[in-house]
Amino acid sequence: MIRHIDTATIELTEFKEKNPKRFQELLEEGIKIGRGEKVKEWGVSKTTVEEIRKKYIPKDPAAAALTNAVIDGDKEEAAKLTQKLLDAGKNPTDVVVGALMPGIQVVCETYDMGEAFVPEILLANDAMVAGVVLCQKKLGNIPSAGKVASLVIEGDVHDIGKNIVAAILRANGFEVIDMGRDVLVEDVVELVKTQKIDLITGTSLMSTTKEGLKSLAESIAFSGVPVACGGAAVDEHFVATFSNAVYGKSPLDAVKIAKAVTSGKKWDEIRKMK
Ligand code: B12
Repeated sequence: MIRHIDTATIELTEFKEKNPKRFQELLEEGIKIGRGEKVKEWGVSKTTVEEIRKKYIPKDPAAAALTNAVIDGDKEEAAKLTQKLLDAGKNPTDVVVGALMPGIQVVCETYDMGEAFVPEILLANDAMVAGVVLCQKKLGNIPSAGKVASLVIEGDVHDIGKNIVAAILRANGFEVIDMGRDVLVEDVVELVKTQKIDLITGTSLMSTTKEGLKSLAESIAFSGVPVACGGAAVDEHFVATFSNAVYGKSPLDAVKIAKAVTSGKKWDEIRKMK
């Protein structure tokens, strides 16, 4: 689903180039709809809650039960089922990526359709966090692979994705300073001046806050600390417009970038990584 006008513009332009005939058809249908005329049934499609669940709920029944506990916002059940998977020898990162994350994804997409509400998102987030905490505990004290600071940029409170990124980085041995949400650029500048940080991860979910990531990258360029940028408001085209930053789509991209940075890979090569 397209949620941001600037990403939508890029996607539409690409779609027009790839499939000009279908683009023209859709354009004509849009004009007809605007005039109040009837269009063919196939021109209208609506994703259902069932389709969303089918897309994300894992096949494995034990993992699916945990995903459902997150969807239901049942914190106790999520903790119990996470522990059960860990006791059965499941890898903590796999539990986060394969069972906890899909749950929050279902609730967020259902919310987008108007079929779920804010309290449901918040309860699902709490249930997911209850599981994430146990996964982190399972990993125990492992030698630090590097130090990453994770934040949601100024003006933005959407921290669910950032929390997942931080959890996955920790699960992969990185020490993470969680700076929270609505974080001021000057606080990050202060941090890189006072501590040795290998990488910053910045998240933005709104078109009104994404420029903040650019300003963050530019403001800490003096320190040489790179910024990995993610979240639904940004894409690789936007992040390519600032120098010491690289775009990542998933939490595992954040791990890939952090590993590349700490292994001394050249920054230019990291920016070209797919
Ligand atoms: C949940 C939600 C909320 C919750 C946030 C709760 C919380 N603690 O986070 C609440 C209800 C509080 C909320 C409030 C608002 N929201 Co809201 N919200 C959403 C919603 C439904 C889901 C976002 C989400 O959590 N997605 C799930 C997570 C897991 O995904 P993610 O954050 O993208 O992260 C993933 C990846 O991007 C990646 N990732 C994330 N960060 C990083 C970083 C790096 C380095 C890497 C590599 C990867 C990476 O990993 C994650 C896991 O896969 C979206 C719509 C949507 N479906 O996206 C709207 C949405 C983001 N909200 C929106 C708006 C407008 C608002 C409000 C302004 C509404 C209002 N009028 O009050 C306020 C904002 C207040 C503020 N100042 O921030 C708009 C933004 C529109 C725009 N174009 O800017 C959206 C898109 C809804 C819409 N369709 O209009 N919201």
